[in-house]
Amino acid sequence: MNRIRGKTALITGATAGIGEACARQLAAMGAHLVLAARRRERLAALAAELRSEHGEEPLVHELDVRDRAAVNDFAARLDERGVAIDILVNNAGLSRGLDDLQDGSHQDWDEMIDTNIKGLLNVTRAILPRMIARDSGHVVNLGSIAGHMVYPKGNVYCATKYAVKALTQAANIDLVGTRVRMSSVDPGMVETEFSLVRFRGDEDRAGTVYAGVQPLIAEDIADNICYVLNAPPHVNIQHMVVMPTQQRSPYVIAREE
Ligand code: NDP
Ligand code: 8X3
Repeated sequence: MNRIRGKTALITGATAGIGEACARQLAAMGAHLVLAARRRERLAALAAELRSEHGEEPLVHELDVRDRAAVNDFAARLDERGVAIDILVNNAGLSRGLDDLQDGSHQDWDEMIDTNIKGLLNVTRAILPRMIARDSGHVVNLGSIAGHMVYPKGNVYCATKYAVKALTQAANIDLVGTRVRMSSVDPGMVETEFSLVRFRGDEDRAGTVYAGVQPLIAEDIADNICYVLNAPPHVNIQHMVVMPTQQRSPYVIAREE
């Protein structure tokens, strides 16, 4: 059964990886899309693809989730256009660097905290009250196994994903009595642009993360997100933890030589 068809989904970070795969999958399931990210050309290219593949005409919006005023303005513009968001996929996020805490970069810390925690809060604060007013909606946050177990040098990135887990649990308590659901999908290793961003374009270093392993791909996580979203209205999957078969924890990975 397809409970997603006809719904309107806002995806943040739709220009790459998991967000882009979600856009394709939700369009294939008949959702109407609102796509937000910073890279305008990629948004335009994805919109053109969705138009020709699925006949879907997504709204695209150049948005930095760290910019609270821009997020609020965006939400107000959706209201003006009569666009009500049924599904919010809080996907925009990143890691920067892999350093011992004592050597960490303040700039990297700010970027991760401002995007992964405060950016997610900015968008949630703008959209969630509108869902509550309609007593309907579903928010899916991208957590991580890094929000379940810290790993060496992961410190601040892990802390941001622990925060996503805490916020998902806290919001669910605050939402009790409403029909609005909140979930987190918490992946292990997914081969996207994530490691390339973490290591600032160093392809060799990014490649070592996935060496000898069949990692998850963005489409796997888009499948999981669609599963969570497609659950019947009385079912709220609060957390879904997903790893490659060759990875059983951040530390336990069966790499082939
Ligand atoms: P990618 O780097 O492939 O994609 C990240 C997306 O986030 C891009 O579309 C980027 O768009 C967007 N983004 C980053 N910063 C901002 C910002 N300030 N405002 C708006 N959009 C932003 O990574 P993934 O697809 O892998 O990551 C998606 C989410 O999944 C992240 O939250 C990540 O932490 C999480 N995750 C990833 C895992 C992995 O192994 N890949 C595992 C567990 C969780 P643009 O640059 O155009 O703004
Ligand atoms: C991304 C996966 O294991 O690199 O959240 O933290 S991991």
